[in-house]
Amino acid sequence: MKLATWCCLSSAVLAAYSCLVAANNDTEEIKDQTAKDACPVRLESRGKCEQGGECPYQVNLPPLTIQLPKQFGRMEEVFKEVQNLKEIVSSLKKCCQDSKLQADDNRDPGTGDPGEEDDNRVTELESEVNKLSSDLKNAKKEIDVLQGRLEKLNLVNMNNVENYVDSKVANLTFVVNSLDGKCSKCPSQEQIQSRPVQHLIYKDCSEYYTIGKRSSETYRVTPDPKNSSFEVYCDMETMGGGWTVLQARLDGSTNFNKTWQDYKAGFGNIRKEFWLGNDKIHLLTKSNEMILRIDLEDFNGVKLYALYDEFYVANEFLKYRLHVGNYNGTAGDALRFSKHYNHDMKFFTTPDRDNDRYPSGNCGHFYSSGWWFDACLSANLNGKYYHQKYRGVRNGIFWGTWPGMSEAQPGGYKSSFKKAKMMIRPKHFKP
Ligand SMILES: [Ca+2]
Repeated sequence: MKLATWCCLSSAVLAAYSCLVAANNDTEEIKDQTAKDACPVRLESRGKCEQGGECPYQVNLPPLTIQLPKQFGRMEEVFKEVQNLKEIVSSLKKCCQDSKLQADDNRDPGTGDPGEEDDNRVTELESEVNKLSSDLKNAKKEIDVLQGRLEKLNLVNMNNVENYVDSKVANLTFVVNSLDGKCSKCPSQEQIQSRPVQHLIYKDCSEYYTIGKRSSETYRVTPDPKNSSFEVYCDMETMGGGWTVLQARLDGSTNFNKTWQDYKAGFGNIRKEFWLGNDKIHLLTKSNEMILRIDLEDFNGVKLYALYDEFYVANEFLKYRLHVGNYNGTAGDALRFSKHYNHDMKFFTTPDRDNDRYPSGNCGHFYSSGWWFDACLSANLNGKYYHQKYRGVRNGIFWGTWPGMSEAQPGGYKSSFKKAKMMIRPKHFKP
């Protein structure tokens, strides 16, 4: 800014000087009136020259007006800012001085020996802090290691412990059976053959069938000796009999819109409509390789079935995950309908417990039932019981491969089932 101003001033002076030179040349005789008007600076001789040619001269300068740039006004602001900065710097300086004084004060306790004692205390504290910090680090490492081990144990142990206990029980059974042959007064071979097979416990309906039970009834089974026994309904007629029934629908007398706890424990009337219970289904399927049979009957009296050569329901820890494999039958493989609708290896979901593969909602809530929902279903035997065709949400009993079942128009009538039944039997059972 200052430099610019100086330039303006100097150029004005230069201009004046050049006018002055021009005026000097024409001192005696000013011919060009225009030039005279154009240059307001006048140099004139005053009075008589002294001896030696020293003449008095006079320069007339008109009042000088300099146009300053508009930004010139901001100079004031800049000055103010500089002033403020100065104040800030000086206050910071003071702060620094204060801090320094305080630091000095701290170092100087005022009483007793200055410095040394506190320095020692600080060193002591520092080493204590360092020790604590390294202790913390060690503890964190230990926690990490323990956490890793715990996670492994969680995954491995549940199954391992169960398998271990199972194998122990199997060993004991074998020992008890083999002791039979070592009794001092062995019964004759004939006696053994004529005597009915004595079971202390019956794991499922097939074992009742084996000992000669032929009426479809309720029986008490103990699939796992570590767990208590419970009542089941046995189908002793269908396809050779020996079936343990897990689920039945026939008249809509039982509501299947139930909670996780209900599905866990089972509900309904096992002589009519019911869900046996996920814990029981798990125990039944883990003690033996099981096959699943599903029987369906529509309101036109059409009866079809689906048979799965592999059927397993995991424990609650694994959210009762379903496994079905090797389909056979007439109703179609609706449980493994397609790549996008597949109930195999899916967790159990209830209206109050979302374990399904549908990200923006709960299939159990939407379809009013507990089931191994995917996102959401190609089959659901726990849907609402409709006594005839229905409209709206497809929340009825559903089997996607049923003839004509999936062809219903959106908003049109949907068909349901009159009867549905799920039952299991050991894979190697021979009726
Ligand atoms: Ca969901």
